[in-house]
Amino acid sequence: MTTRYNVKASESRWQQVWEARGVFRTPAGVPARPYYVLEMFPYPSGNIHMGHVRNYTLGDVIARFRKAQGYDVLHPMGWDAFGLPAENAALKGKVHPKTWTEQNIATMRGQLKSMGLAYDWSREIATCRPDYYRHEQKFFLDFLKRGLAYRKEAWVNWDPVENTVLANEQVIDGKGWRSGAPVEKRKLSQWFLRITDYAEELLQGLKTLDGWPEKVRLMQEHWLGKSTGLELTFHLVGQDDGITVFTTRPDTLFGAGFLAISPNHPLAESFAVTDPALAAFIRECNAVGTSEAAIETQEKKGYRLPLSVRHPLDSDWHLPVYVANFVLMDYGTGALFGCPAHDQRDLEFARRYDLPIRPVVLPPDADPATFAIGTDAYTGDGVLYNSHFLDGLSVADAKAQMIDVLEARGQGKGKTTWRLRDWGVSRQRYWGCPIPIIHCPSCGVVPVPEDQLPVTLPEDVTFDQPGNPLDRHPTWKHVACPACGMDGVRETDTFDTFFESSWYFARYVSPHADAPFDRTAANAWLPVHQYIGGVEHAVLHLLYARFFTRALRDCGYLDVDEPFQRLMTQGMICHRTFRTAAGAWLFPEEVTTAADGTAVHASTGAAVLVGRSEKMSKSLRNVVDPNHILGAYGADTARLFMLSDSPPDRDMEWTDAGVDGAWRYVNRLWRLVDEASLPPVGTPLPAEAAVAHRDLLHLIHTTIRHVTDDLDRFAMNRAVARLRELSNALEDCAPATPAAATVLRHGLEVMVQLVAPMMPHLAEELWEKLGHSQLVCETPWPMANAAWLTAATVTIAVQVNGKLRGTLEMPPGASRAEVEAAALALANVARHLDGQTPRKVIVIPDKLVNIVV
Ligand code: ANZ
Ligand code: ZN
Repeated sequence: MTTRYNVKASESRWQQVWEARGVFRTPAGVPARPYYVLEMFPYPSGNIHMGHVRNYTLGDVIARFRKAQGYDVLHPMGWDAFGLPAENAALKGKVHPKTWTEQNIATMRGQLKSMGLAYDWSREIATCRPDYYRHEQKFFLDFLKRGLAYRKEAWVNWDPVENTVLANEQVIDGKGWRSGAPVEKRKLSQWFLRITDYAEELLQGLKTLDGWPEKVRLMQEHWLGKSTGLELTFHLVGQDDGITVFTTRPDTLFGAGFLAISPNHPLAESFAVTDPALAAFIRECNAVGTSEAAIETQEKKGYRLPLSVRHPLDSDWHLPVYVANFVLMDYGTGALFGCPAHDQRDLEFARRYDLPIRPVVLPPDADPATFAIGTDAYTGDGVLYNSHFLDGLSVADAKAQMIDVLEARGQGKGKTTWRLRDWGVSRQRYWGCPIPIIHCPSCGVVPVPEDQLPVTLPEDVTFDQPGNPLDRHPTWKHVACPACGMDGVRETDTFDTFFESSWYFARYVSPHADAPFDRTAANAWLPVHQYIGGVEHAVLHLLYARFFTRALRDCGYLDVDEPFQRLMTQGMICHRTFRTAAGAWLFPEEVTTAADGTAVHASTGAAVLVGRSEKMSKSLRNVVDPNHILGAYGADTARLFMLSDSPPDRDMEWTDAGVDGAWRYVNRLWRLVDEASLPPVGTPLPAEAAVAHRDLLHLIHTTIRHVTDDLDRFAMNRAVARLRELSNALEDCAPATPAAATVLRHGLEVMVQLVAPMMPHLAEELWEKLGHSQLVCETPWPMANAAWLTAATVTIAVQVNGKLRGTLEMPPGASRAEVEAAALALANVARHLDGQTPRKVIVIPDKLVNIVV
């Protein structure tokens, strides 16, 4: 009678055993050999998706592998639980954001548990709970004391119909997501964190992160955007005042064509008071979104001011001054000099307003007599000309020279600027951590005293109108000023949710501590040894966390600089797309294969258009629900397919065939162990086995070595391929002697241990079948035996006068004389020697013999 692997029963049984025995609890106390594995925690949106399955499977393999290797492993899970979707759900479905979030957490926790992930669930955190967010209110007060938090006016998106502030995600094509009204910009007082104070340190720190993908480091470097240049002042013709500009191309100063200032520059605003046309132009500029992309792509436009400035190095040379829509107020000085020949934006602007275009950098091989600018500005390297004392210099030398000259004349100053802006953390939303501030009519901004923390979110709020329910709550915001006792009002803004994800990895080290975290534990566990997540977080989350760690260090909380030592960014999961003839997207489960092999709509039988494989997304409907896969095949199959298909950092394609293949392999491994007749557990390998079964032992032990290396290097797909080689060999092994059966047992045991991090339920089942009473997840990782790492024989090439004439199979390390004799004895070699005596025999041990005649 054939039995079958009962996946469902097995997986839930082992999950219960692990939980009951607490095997994945982090060891208490200070770890001797700490290894902290962390996957980016999920937003509790409702259900896990395939991206989660891939991310958490990768982390789980590492956690189980390191545990088997004897590390003290910390592998926690939690919920990034504040955020806009909960509020949107409240607006639509009349469910409270807290209820919605907690329900989603419960559902998703169950789904993660069904994947058999080796988490220490006793450390679970949810950032929306006061026992978490109270600590960030304290951090904020610390930051205020150190001058790391400050308040200033900043622009927000304003929906004029709903009379509410919109998050960037709620602005779609420049319009409010619900009202459809064009969004306006408004200025509000908001809180900022001084991340720019750390710009240089964040840049230098990137050099130490050699366990991070190069592309992520480059993206952060670009985001920080250090540029060195010159700040210089142009004097107004006929006035004492001047306009100070920032440039990264001081070498092009003799190519200047105009000056441009930002629509929000004080000078522009002062002219607008008496010039309604200018005021209208400024309003038009402000109607464009705040994003860099919106500003970059708009048509370049300006408004001519009734002003001219003198060129700093030639007082007879006058330049016009414009207010221009592409000049940002919060970069450099909010003003620039335009050089149309060498900057594309400036060129477009000059063409539009008919301004002079004077090239000053000559491209290599160009003729100065004929070189002219067409539709493209020349931004490359070259030699300066039309530039007086700079003529003949390279761009780099000319920059340095111009800075020296202007500094000596007192007209300018070399300066470093950054693209990085301070981090605006105020959000006009309900479902976030309240900012612990009280506004008093007499004292102004007053921090909530520490002994009054936490400021908890009120739960009795209504979502029947747009806007922030905290603003219209009848009582919550009305409090006495802690300083003078007068009637004050609470800050109704909450923190950006990136605040929560900037330190959660530190909370996990002591999630129940009264303090934010236990300092000894933090110093012992941090930085996270291996962090895993999506590349979409390459900049914001990962940069904020790096900043936050340093800010906490400077506030005296811990002693590390970098939060994440190694980072793996996993690729995306793709799937083919399906459409009806009418163009409607179909879910994969709505499509079946007809008898002739073509794809048809399951319910109508109509032909279906099969499109390319693309990143799984709800809008294309090319998603596969993990619940369905977990329910039908079990966790190990899903995990195996995720790991085997492609390297973790690459995109992978989800296919039914791939899942089937993984499913069949799970069952094959089960049968392999189920059907083997083996000596009892613990039977030692007899000495004669080492000789008679050397090849198989060699394969078993090289597989240990290779899989260990592969897991170390995140090459899970290669590890799976090696295991398939081993299991093929074990399947072919029909033991005829007791010694052979012992070797087979040894091979199966090793195989089960190596498989365990990837398919943990199957591995426990097989380990038990093999007669073990200990859990495989608590069994030390197998060690490769050096004696068997060398092959039974090596293949030696035999050449005559450099030409291959045969090969020898010899034991490794055979002596020179033995190898030479064996080579000379080969018939084909004798034929080519044709009776001549060799002049010389060259032997490269274990590799090659060359006989020279
Ligand atoms: C003259 C010039 C000549 C420039 C040339 C560029 C090319 P990066 O390199 O990104 O730091 N700029 C200065 N302040 C600005 C502002 N507030 N808004 C928009 N643009 C501004 O950019 C620095 C360059 O951007 C500066 O160098 C300035 O234009 C412009 F052939 O000065 B340049
Ligand atoms: Zn007061």
